[in-house]
Amino acid sequence: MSKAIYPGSFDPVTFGHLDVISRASKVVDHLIVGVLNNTSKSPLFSVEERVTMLKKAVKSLPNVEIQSFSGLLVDFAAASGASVIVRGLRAVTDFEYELQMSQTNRKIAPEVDTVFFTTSLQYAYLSSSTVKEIAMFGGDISQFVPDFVAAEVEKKFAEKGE
Ligand code: COD
Repeated sequence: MSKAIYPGSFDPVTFGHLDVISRASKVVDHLIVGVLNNTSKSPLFSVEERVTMLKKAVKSLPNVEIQSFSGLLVDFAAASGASVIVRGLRAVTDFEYELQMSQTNRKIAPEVDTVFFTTSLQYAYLSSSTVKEIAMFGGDISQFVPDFVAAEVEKKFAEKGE
């Protein structure tokens, strides 16, 4: 059974992430979306909130599972029995970071390899950071994230008084 992990911050999940999840779920038997529980990055959403939003967003994909993880990605992959890491590539600016990360991961865990999905053109510009910035200044993010995610992002900024 082919098992892969698509790791990320997903703060919050966007249509760009969901496009990669949907495409990757068609080429592996089981896809685990790994949500990093990063204490250093001070994300907008808690890991529990990010997991809940992802679960709702992928509920029509039966072979996709959402889990949070801490520590090294390759340790999470080994514990999950996954031998493939899935990552997305938008532009050349992603490439350097992604290449370095995949080579580091392969150095520390040679049995785990990384595969890349190039972005669908309509999402090439899309990132969680730009979504948050647009929302922070009161812009409409409904074309970038599912409606229920847009509502959560707007609520978060309203709570923060921004
Ligand atoms: N189209 C296509 N792909 C996209 C799009 C889009 N519009 N938007 C984002 N993506 C891709 C990104 O390129 C990335 O591949 C993935 O989706 C997730 O993106 P993010 O931004 O949510 O996640 P990141 O990049 O912050 O995730 C970083 C990790 C959590 C994977 C990394 O920090 C990690 O593995 N941390 C654990 C510690 C570890 O093992 N460190 C050593 C690694 S060298």
